[in-house]
Amino acid sequence: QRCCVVGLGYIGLPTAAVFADRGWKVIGADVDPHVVAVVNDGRVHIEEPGLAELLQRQVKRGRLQAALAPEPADVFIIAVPTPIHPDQRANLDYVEEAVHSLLPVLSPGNMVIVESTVPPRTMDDRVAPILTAAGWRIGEDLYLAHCPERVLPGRILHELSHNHRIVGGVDPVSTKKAARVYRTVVQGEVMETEAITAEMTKLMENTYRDVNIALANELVRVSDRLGIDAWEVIRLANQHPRVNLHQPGPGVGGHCLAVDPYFITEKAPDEALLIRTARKINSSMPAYVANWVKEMVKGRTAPKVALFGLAYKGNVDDIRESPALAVWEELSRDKELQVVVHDPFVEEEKVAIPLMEADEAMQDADCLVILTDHEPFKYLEGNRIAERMRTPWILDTKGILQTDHPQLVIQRLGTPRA
Ligand code: SAJ
Repeated sequence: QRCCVVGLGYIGLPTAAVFADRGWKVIGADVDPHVVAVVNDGRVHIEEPGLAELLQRQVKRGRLQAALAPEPADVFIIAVPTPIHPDQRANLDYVEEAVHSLLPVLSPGNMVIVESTVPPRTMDDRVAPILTAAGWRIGEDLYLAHCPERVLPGRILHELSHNHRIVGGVDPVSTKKAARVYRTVVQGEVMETEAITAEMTKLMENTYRDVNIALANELVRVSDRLGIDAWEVIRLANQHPRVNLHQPGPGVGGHCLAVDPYFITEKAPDEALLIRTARKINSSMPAYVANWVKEMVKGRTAPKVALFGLAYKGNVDDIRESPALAVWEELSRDKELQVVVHDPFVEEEKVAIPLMEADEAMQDADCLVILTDHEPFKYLEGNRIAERMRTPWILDTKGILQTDHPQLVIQRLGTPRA
């Protein structure tokens, strides 16, 4: 069986490698000549544990090949990005271009699967019409389904084969056929439903987390007003067998949680009230953190603020939608402040923000702000900090610092202010 994966990014490339590993003959199509050349050379252009080895094996065995355009196959999997327009509506250009790019190579009996995250009704209202306009009868001579990806960066290869998958066809025959495809590669359960349900399910998974984090962040503000320790409240409340409050922080980043809820609010603006409010709460957190920092250094002459963490979450180098970046922007606007940044995971060339080593960043600082839960930050030594900072004030927005060095004034978001 031949499979053509369109889009060789974070999802498409590992998917292509896994399909090849399970015996499929795979063509990976990407519009970027650099990506095509790198893959055909048996190398990878993205960092993901285990991917380089797996891909190299499959290319060597001749099971996986890349090309600039789709080639004939039995199954087509579209895994292109769905970014968001500045007005917070989904940008479906890449998805639609990918579908158009299939038209010259489709043949009767083919299966087309969209894995990209899309707003509800996209399969029925935007994707299917392109194919029917080209003369295909979906469910009769061509099959079409949505199968959202749900993998966590860093664990993609494992999750691709072990997670449960949702498969939603635009008609029942398409559902059955798409489910059969995934059962050849997935060890988890393959759950069958309709396209629109699959679309909404994927969005609700990430929206659930976004809303839950917003609740934790609201608790931070309530606690700030009332003099309560929000972290302790969450820890104790989560002892309850049916409660799972998430962790507060400087906001919500990444290309999933901070984006997907808008795909719902766009389609049902008058109904999706809680979802919209949650987005507002989470997006307002960087400014809240920045204000707190400004209060902490008020009265200091030429205050220096050291931001620890730029990535959107711990132990990754990804800064997309990062709340830490928003905090940096907010503080940098204040010309009174000297703002420096340290992030051991992020490469300076990729972010266009000067980065510093930890010691240099802390040196003579008046406030150290932890913005990302990178593993090494947890174990920052109290002595090392106290010796270097001018004013040893720390704002820990992720509640991870373990030191209780007596000279340090450690403030956690959502704990009574010192
Ligand atoms: N965050 C908090 N508090 C928490 C948990 C997370 O503030 O308690 C913040 C993080 O710091 C980060 C953001 O939320 O800024 C998102 O982090 P995340 O680890 O929750 O999610 P992502 O974006 O890395 O990956 C998610 C995953 N979805 C779920 O866990 C439901 C992943 O499985 C999805 O495949 C991925 O989105 C996606 O592609 O949609």
